[in-house]
Formats: sequence, C-alpha cells, structure tokens
Amino acid sequence: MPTKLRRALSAAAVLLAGAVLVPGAAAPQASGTQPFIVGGQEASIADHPYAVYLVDSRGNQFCGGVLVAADAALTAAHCALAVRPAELGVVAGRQHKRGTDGVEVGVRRVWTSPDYQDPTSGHDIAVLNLDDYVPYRPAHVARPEDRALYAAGTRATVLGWGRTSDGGPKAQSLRSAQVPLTSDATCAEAYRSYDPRTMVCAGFPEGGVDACQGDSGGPLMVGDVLVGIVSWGEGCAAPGKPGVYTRVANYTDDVSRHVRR
Ligand code: 4AZ
Repeated sequence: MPTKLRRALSAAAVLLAGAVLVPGAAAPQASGTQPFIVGGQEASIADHPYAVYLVDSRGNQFCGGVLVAADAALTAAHCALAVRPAELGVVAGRQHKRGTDGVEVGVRRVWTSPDYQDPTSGHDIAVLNLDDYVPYRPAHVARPEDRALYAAGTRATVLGWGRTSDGGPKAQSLRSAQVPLTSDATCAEAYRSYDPRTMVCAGFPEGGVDACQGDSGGPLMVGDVLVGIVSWGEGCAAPGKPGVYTRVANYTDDVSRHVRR
C-alpha cells in the first residue's frame, strides 16, 4: 500500500475510534473482583467535581476534602491539623494522583471546630479557605432541616483516594462506594463513643464496603448533598464496624460563618 494511502487510512481509523468513544461516555470499568476505596469502584471526577484531596509539602496525598464554595473546602479536623497550614495543598479537579489535570491551591486560613479533641470524641470538621477560586462545582451542605437525608437505610456515596483494603495500598485515582446510613442504635452498639449529635455511621452489617485510611476528610453524599465527612472507624469494612462520619448538618452555621470571609 502506498504510504500516503496508509496514512490516510490510519487517520480515518483514529477518527472512527474517536467517534465510537463518545466524549462523556463512561470509561470501561474493571470487572469488579478488586476492592477499591474498600469494596467500591473507580469514579469520575467529572461526576463528583467537589471531591478534592489534601497534599503535604512533598505533594503526598494524605486525606480527602470537599468543595463547598469556589474558594472553600471542608475536611476532617484531624486532617487539617496534621500539617502546618503553610504546607497544606488542596488538589481539585484531578482524577489520578499522578495526573496534571485540575489545580493545586494553597490554604490561606484553617478553621477547626473549637470542640474538636480527637475523632472518637466528635466535632471532626474543618473549613479550609483557599488561596484561589477553583472552577469546580461545590457540594450542597446538609442543613438541620434535612433530617430525612439521615434516615437509616439511606444509600450514600463515599469518595476518596485512600486505601483499598485495611493497611493495604492507597488508590491512585478517585474511588467511590455506596453504603447505607445506619441507625443511631446500630452505631451505638458498634462503638461506645458514638455521639448521634455529631456523628453518623454508614456500612453494611456484614461489612465489605467502607472508607479506609487516607479517605478521612472526604465526602459522604446523598445525591448532591454533603451529609458526612469521613472521620474514623475500627479497621475498614469489618462486619459490625461501620465507618463513622462527622454529621455535617450539625455544623451548617459554623460552615457558613467560615466559608465566605
Ligand atoms: C483513617 O484512618 C480511617 N473505616 C478512615 C476511615 C475509617 C477508618 C480509618 C473507616 O483515615
């Protein structure tokens, strides 16, 4: 075949392939035996543009976070206090940790709940005011009147770049998993320090699906509404040990007071 024709044909093949891989179509997914977040699947940052992660001064991802405004993110207090504010970076709009999509911005101010001591005592929430505006859709923050969103059995989605098994390797790209919110009674049975005013639990009785180390600070969503922030738990995905999340609706006023200032 003459070189010119071969080039033309292969160019046509590329165009055809491009037409078949319609932009915005879901990427093919791995066949499902592998655990992700734990027991989840790869997720698209385009579907969850509010999902961000925190990096230290060396660029290492160590927690998650969630945009609630163009220039503010929520995370766990225990994440916000893990490194000095000047060394804290927020990565938004990035699917893969090794990618160059999205942006990394600095943090100009950190607010942590004044009641926070350690995750198991509750109030594990922080507002990060960012150095710059980022062009990604923020999440809606649950309000006290959104009580129905916290009904036991509600399907919620947890997102993060954390470990894919207890003590195992961290994910390289964004993962999501669906977990049902538990009743207060179920969580109180699992954990003596459970506080229903400041925390909410999610997970299946048999375990298998959960947030894990490195997911802390990341979002627990019911639809477009942020209901929880990954906080703590005994291990990851163990039966009878649901994940514990900060109950965001308890902090709506704190959040709005610290988001735009
Ligand atoms: C952590 O250490 C962590 N299974 C996050 C979530 C859970 C446990 C630990 C819940 O960041």
